[in-house]
Amino acid sequence: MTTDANRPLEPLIADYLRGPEKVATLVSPLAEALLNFRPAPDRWSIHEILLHLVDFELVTAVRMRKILAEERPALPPFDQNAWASRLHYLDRQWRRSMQDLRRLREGNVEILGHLSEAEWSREGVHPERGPITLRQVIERAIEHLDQHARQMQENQRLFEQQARGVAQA
Ligand code: NI
Repeated sequence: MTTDANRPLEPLIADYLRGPEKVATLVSPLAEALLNFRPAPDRWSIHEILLHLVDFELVTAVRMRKILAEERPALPPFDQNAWASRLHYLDRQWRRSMQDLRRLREGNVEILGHLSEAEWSREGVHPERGPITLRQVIERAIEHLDQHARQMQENQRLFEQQARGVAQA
């Protein structure tokens, strides 16, 4: 993955902390019909993406702690499709997810704010990507949220396109 080891830590942490607000701004004004809309049977709705973001953040929180507390730990894998189908995403509350996402990042930042450069460079071993530093774990979390924010916007675009199509039919 791309990484910029020279990127100053303060803006990196600020970016990480800002993620949940980006998602909240996107999602809060949307109607339930759009939140539950799947562009295709095998694609996630915005509701499901939100739940996925929280679970990814939980995994990030655990990976971060293991990297700091253990010597080159094996990082827990994350089977996102199994989590999405077996953890009752559709029966759960997306509003709670937004709070969970924010709290998880705030809790992680409380730790990140105290770390030395050497601690940011500590490594764990990702099941697919191999060795990965704490900095890369956090950069990946930022990137991952941004990707899914774009996916949410794409869902919205497709939903509106479909609604217009129905109106014209
Ligand atoms: Ni994802």
